[in-house]
Amino acid sequence: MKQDLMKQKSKDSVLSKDFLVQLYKDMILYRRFEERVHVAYTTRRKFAGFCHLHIGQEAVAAGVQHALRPTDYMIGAYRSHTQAIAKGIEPKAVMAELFGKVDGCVRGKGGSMHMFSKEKRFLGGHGIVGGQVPLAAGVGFAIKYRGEQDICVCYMGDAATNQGQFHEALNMAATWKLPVLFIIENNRYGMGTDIHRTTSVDHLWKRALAYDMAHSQVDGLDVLNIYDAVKSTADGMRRDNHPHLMEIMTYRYRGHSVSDPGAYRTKEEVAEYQAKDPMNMHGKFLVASKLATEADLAKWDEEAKKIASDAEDFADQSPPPGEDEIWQHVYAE
Ligand SMILES: Cc1ncc(C[n+]2csc(CCOP(=O)(O)OP(=O)(O)O)c2C)c(N)n1
Ligand SMILES: [Mg+2]
Repeated sequence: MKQDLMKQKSKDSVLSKDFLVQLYKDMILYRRFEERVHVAYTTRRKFAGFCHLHIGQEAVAAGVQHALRPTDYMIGAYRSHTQAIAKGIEPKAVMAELFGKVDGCVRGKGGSMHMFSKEKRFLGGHGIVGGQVPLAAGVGFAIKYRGEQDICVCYMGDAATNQGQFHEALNMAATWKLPVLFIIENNRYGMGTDIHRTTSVDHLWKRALAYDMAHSQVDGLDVLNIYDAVKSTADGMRRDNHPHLMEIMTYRYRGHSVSDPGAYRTKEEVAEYQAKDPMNMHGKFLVASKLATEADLAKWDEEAKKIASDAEDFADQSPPPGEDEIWQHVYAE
């Protein structure tokens, strides 16, 4: 097992120790942050509305982000707390946004599904399934029109690929050669429906064939794999200015939203994936390669918990937005 792990990662030996450790620190921060959010929502009742956690899928947020440049754009769906943190929005500002407080990244007016930062080029957080996909094509158009070298990463879930606007946007992106990396986080389920009950397509990357678009499928249970795939894809896209559809195979451990009892899948299936938890696997890899000790992993875990609890304290103390906020940020100035 250990040997397999080493063999699997040996191709990445050029990556620095600091980088490999940082990937672990990022994943554990995302996990502890979301666990804190769960308690804040269920036990402390700090906010209402929908709340979708990214627990189990953290390797995607970490692997993708490290392969990008800070100036690249990102846009996502409603399961985007960790994507927002990965893109550079402070955990405190994400937590305050969840709590509807004025120090939130959208001044408490967006909430869980609408994280946003113009400065960090994180363009939401969108609650309409597939709604972000045509917006991403628009961002890609703007990049190309301005002659920039950036790309736009557009995250979506597997079920979003059944939406009409997904197809229209892919058609346009392929026709106009827009620099958009469409990433499907295939966690196998929509709200509670197995993806194979809603499409006859066995692999979602095949959606790209209809538009003659570059495509790939990536094992999302290995953070280095994700990093490698996105890095080489993004490099190619910058060089040749074209879109790409990437299907990343992943799995969520919690319900679709916090209130989902998850009756549509077995406990055994969830346990099977948890046994292959990408965060734990990467931790084991660090220890096996003598890049870290078990004590280091425990220390980074404590650090992550502290960042998450500090974010919660900050959000608790931040005031709600004043009435005058209603009139601000409605239209672009
Ligand atoms: C247009 C539209 N239809 C239906 C919904 C209700 N809805 C919210 S999430 C969801 C499932 C989406 O699943 P997927 O795209 O796989 O993303 P995941 O939740 O697995 O990350 C549905 C049907 C919605 N928000 N928007
Ligand atoms: Mg899904």
